[in-house]
Amino acid sequence: MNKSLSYLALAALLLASCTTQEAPFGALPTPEQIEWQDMELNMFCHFGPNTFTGLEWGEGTEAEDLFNPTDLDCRQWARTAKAAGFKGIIITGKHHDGFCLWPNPVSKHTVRESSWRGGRGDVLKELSEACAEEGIKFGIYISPWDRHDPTYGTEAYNEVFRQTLESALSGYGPVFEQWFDGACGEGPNGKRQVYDWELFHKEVFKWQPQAVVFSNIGPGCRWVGNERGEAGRTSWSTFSPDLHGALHENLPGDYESYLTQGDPGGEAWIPSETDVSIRPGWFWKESENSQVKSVKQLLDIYYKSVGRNSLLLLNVPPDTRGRIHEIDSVRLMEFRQALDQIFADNLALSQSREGNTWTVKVQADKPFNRVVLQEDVAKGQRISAFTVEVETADGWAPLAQETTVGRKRILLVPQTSCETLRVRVTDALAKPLLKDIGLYFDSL
Ligand code: FUL
Repeated sequence: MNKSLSYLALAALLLASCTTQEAPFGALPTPEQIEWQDMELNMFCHFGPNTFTGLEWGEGTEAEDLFNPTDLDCRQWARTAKAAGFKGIIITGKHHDGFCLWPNPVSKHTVRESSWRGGRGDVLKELSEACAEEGIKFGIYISPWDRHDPTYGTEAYNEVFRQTLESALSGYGPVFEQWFDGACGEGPNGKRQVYDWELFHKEVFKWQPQAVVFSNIGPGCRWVGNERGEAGRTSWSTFSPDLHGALHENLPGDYESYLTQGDPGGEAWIPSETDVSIRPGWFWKESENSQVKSVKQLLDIYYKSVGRNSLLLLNVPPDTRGRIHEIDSVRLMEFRQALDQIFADNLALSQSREGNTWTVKVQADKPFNRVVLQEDVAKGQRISAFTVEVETADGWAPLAQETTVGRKRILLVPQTSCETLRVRVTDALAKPLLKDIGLYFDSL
């Protein structure tokens, strides 16, 4: 090795040790949670008897034959999701009506009892295979609330539900996310269920140890607290499920903002997931074909979810054919195009750090109106207040002042041109670690 090369190697080693030296702080993500947050965009597919009845919550008394997609094509779902840049699909294997989209052996209310494909159809099989072929991940929503199962509201139901999980999670390859819905009501016997969460979680991890488990309060990821597609301007990935439980019982209302904002002192890493539908309802309805969200609305949701340290789970419900309707799929392609266009050109040229301030050299001949910050969350979420300032002839002028950053924070700022910008972290739980700063222009 010549001399200059060995100096280079030494410098690289020193740099590497500087970043790896920094001790982690507070609750930390697992590697699966880091991978999950990096997915950014996933597709939710609500599909089942409600697709055919127009109901949002089926009664549980629907005839199995109602479920009759005329042209089911899960490959079209997977291809559409992939082309739109989604990294995974989560399907409602069982919604509140209890109907199972796979031949669940512990139920008599499934695709097997319908005349669709002579009772031999299996949506989980088709979708999991399609996802594997397209190289996107497969996840399952299974509603614990069941309006059909006669044992619902008795201890026996917990075992029925365990076996339901067993058959769904053992038969279709890797499941990246298990989605437990939070809705809960009385069963056909007029009783509410006391869920055995310990049993359910054990069953999930038995078959899918790597799965990120969604419920209102985790353990893998938490509900964002609303269905508007809006994470908090303050958005911590740390959270205390027990405290949330106490808020839920004692202070109706406040528990939703606790979900939205998370907790800087939270004992566990449970990042928020923002679930929202591209249409007014969760299930497809012909009458809502004219109400598919616009690209502008989808971008707004993107900025308020992915851009606020959350993951966007966008529901795109298949229609009665069993296909994603062309209005929705065209809209998704336009959304993708818009994102690609906005984030194609990073105007940040170089960045350097001094203390808790990052200085960015900017390509001055082009304006920007989006500032993208990324914290090194593998070491814990730390930043709790920061300002963004631009250098002017009269000194530093403020552009934005916010609280959290997290995995990704996108700030919508006025159209600006400058040569130098700086990010000053004014408050943090531990030494702040910014991974990246980007500057972009959204002309849409
Ligand atoms: C809610 C359910 O009641 C809705 O039907 C939908 O599945 C939504 C994602 O979660 O709790």
